[in-house]
Amino acid sequence: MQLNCAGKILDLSRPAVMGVLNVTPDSFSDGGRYHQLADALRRAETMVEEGAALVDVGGESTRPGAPPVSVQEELDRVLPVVERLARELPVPISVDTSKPEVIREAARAGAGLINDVRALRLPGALEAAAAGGLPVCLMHMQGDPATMQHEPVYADVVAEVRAFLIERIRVCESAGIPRQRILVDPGFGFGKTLDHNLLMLRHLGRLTDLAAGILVGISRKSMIGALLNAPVGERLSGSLAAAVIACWQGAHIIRAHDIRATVQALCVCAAARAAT
Ligand code: YH5
Repeated sequence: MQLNCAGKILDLSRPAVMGVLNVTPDSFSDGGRYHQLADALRRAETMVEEGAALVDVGGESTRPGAPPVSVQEELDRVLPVVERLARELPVPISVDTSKPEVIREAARAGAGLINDVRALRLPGALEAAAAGGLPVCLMHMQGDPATMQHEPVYADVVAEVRAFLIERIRVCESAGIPRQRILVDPGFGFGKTLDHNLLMLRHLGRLTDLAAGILVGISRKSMIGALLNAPVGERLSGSLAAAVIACWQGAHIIRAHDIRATVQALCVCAAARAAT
């Protein structure tokens, strides 16, 4: 199974690591150091050297309480980086955005994948993504970033995430985005308690039949911090364990900050999984 990401091929027959590249001034895990073009390029090159199969560029913080980012501000942060990385790196560049204008311009700038935590629900986003012809990642989120962690409730988190993704796939297909071009993501930490996240991780395999692949982002997240009582800088081992659990159940792409370690963990997982 392969995805054509603006001419660069993403092979989904073995687990792939998506490297996180924040271009937000207030970015959490990278301390906002990478909003300069040269720094972003250097960080992205390092991630590719360490085995990242794609690089995810994000200019909007979805942390609860983060200030909203205007269209112009997000374009200014993201586009120069996407343009440069798409030209200079051998791997596809994905863009973590929900805004139709950013989706359109990122596709023009050479982006290979649209990664939307709002699953193309903002007005115009679906049409922009369909027009660009790129693969998309549809992520589940209950509520919106400002309030999503205020006592999220589910009767059955796995069934509800699955139903949401099925509906978003249906909407995408009606808009002209075929299923072979769609990735799904349960959205760890997006409107979910620790127990919801754990149930979703335990049953991630129930999403394998939906689309072309599964993407998960768990790296350094609060669920790891809560389980280990560890600050963000001490979540690597826990993040790797979660990545392996996801990969074991069929996740295709792991979104991560610590590239080399994640690549190595998934290498072992994939080899054991493929043994006959
Ligand atoms: C995701 O899961 N997540 S941004 C809080 C952290 C650490 C990291 C408290 N974009 C996802 O990475 N896109 C983000 O520590 C994403 N899936 C997809 N597809 C949040 C993030 C983070 C938040």
